[in-house]
Amino acid sequence: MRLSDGKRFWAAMGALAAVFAVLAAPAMAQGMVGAPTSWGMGLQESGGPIKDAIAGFNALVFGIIVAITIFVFVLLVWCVWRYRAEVNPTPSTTSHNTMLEVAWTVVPVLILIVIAIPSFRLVYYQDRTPNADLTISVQGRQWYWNYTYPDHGNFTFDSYPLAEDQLPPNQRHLFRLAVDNELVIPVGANVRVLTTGRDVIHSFFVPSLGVQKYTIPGRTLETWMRADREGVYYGQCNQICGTNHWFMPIAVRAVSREEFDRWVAEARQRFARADEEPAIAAPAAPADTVQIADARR
Ligand SMILES: [Cu+2]
Repeated sequence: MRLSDGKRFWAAMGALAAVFAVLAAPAMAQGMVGAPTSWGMGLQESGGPIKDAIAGFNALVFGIIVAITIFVFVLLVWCVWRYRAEVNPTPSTTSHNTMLEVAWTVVPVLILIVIAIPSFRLVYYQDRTPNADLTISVQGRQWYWNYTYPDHGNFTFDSYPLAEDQLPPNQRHLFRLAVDNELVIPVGANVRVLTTGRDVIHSFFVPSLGVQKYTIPGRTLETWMRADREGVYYGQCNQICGTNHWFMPIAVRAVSREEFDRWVAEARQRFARADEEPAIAAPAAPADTVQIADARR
């Protein structure tokens, strides 16, 4: 039996689609990746409601900026053309125009009010967690992150960046973003984030989730985040905090509720409790050895 040209075409398209589906499956299974991209011009793709709100506000302000820029440019070109010396031998000596002065004061005030109202709304939206599903405590340290899950047995762990050769070849672009122990959250949950600092001020910043909060020694600050899509959302400390400031990436992995519960069960085995003294396995080391160990942490 010979297939007609039309049928052959659709059979070929079908085969091609199947190949793409197989190739794309591993990427799709990983979910969204919130990370910077080469030549990225806009904000990072949004992973949740806070970043959606930020993107909306950004679009409003950007629209206003573009409109004002075009208005000023057109006005300038028109003035240069209309009042050039050639057609205007006797220049005007006008020094006052009450209507114009009132207009150029009132209109900018109105524009600022249009910006201020959604701006304050956004600041307060980010400030307090609506119906928190869980709380995570984030501590910035020189130079790594420490995460604690007080609602899930109070286990605590540190998060360090992966070296370039620890990453699979197709993920080398995530060097300085990927970490050994990711901050895991359930997708769709309102996560209250409490930040503290141990030594200097750091800043917990995950652009694709719209989160940024300083971590300040001696102070606890609150913010929140929610990922509506499964995936990994990368960020970095964005407050200059010393020599290894570059060494503090953040990776937040959003997973299904079941996967989160499995991870918690495993994490409780693997990590120490925050309210427990670390077990002393070896006899007390000489003071200088302890200092070296501390310096390496
Ligand atoms: Cu820093």
